Amino acid sequence: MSFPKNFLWGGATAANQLEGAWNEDGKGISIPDICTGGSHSQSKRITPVLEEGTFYPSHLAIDHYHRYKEDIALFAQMGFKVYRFSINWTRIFPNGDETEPNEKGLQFYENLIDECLKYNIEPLITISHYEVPFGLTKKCNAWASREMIDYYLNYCRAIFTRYKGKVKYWLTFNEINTGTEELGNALSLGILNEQDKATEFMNQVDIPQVRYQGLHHQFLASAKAVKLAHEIDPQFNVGCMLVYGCAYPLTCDPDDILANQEASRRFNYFCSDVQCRGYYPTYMNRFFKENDIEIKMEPEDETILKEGTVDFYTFSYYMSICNTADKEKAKGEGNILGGVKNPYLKASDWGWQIDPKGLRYSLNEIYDRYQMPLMVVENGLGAFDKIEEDGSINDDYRIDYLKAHIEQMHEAIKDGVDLIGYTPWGCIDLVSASTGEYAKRYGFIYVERYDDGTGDFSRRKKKSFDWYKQVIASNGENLDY
Ligand code: BGP
Repeated sequence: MSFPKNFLWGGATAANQLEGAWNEDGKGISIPDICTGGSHSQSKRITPVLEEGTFYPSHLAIDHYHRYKEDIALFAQMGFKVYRFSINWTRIFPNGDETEPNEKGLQFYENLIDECLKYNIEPLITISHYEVPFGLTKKCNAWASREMIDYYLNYCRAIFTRYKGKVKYWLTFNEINTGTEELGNALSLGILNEQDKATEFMNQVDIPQVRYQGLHHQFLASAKAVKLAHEIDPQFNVGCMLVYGCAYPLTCDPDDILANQEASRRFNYFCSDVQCRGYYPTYMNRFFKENDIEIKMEPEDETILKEGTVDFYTFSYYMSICNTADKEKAKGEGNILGGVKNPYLKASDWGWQIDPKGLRYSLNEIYDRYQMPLMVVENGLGAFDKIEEDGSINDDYRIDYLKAHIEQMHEAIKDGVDLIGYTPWGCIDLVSASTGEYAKRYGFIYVERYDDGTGDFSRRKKKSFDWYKQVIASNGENLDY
């Protein structure tokens, strides 16, 4: 039992993290454009008014907007079968609420899609990847408002009709379940509860009632988009996308088991239960009640959710965490997904705990639950890379990470999981979503661009480039290096 014959090997990126050209060809401002650079130890900031002299990494990013042909050619050299990228909403609707799309934006993505098709690379498009139009934040606090559903649908209609016949795979929202966490406010919901001053990304004003209502609006928008997509082109496959935080109880103490179940259901399963099954899971009722959250629903919402379940399930997988009922332990030890450190695992330089077997475990858990095709659309190691004197970049640590995860995907396939594709994150170096820095690199391709604003954007292959090429050529059989 090996990887299926048509397995979709490729890579993944997001518009705001690589395109740059933040104000070119009619593009409007999106939330990432008002986010400053940061680091592991220094939170990036969200500045509703752009500050002169401050560094905003999304403004130039890695200049993919002007270099996409060169980049796609490199992906083709590696043998990509699929390329996951996102459309920046503000290139199509600069403020978010216009009725007519911006032709230059539509044309840019058409060119990008055609460039992929030229090399037989299947485009896999994320419709909304952490880039809500800032105009909509100002207008209605973005997803906090039900109005957003219509703006989003308008945007979907424009891209579905334009790219019909060229694109088969769509994802409605990147990592939709980040909306269950404080961090998700500005990042994925475009919600800024205080718009009159700059705020730390890691310390946003959070109103759970507003945030969960925002998620409800995204569920409705996602369901309506699925329905619309199928009406426009029955060949369209529309998926959900979650960040899966593989979760273990810290000990076999029944209190830890229950704490883990509660945390994992809310973070890992709530959103996909709605998107894959078409209704709210009953376990959320207790959480809502105990946290004074009341989701305002209209009479038609139940039917909308039911009629808009997704065709496939996709997720990002980077790490695992532990959960405990011990409040003292739970404090202070957390990492990006929260949770407690696992004593059996090592972590990356950014504290993300590396756990390839957790990927096999997660794939099995998810497949048992939904019984639909799965795709790992993000996975990878953010690391410091160094150019040697001879110009090479020997990223053996990255190869080790990816190799171990591919081996575990293979095991999951043997376990019976219907896994259809794999797109490692940041196949070309780009700006980090959580920290806003360039130094956290994921790519097979190095980009000469640095956090002090220097670098000429030139690209060079890392050691992992040829290794991944061989992995794809052998359909996942030859992982040696
Ligand atoms: C996911 C996001 C990506 C991405 C990746 C790596 O959460 O979907 O946009 O950047 O994680 O995270 P980071 O960039 O913070 O290292």
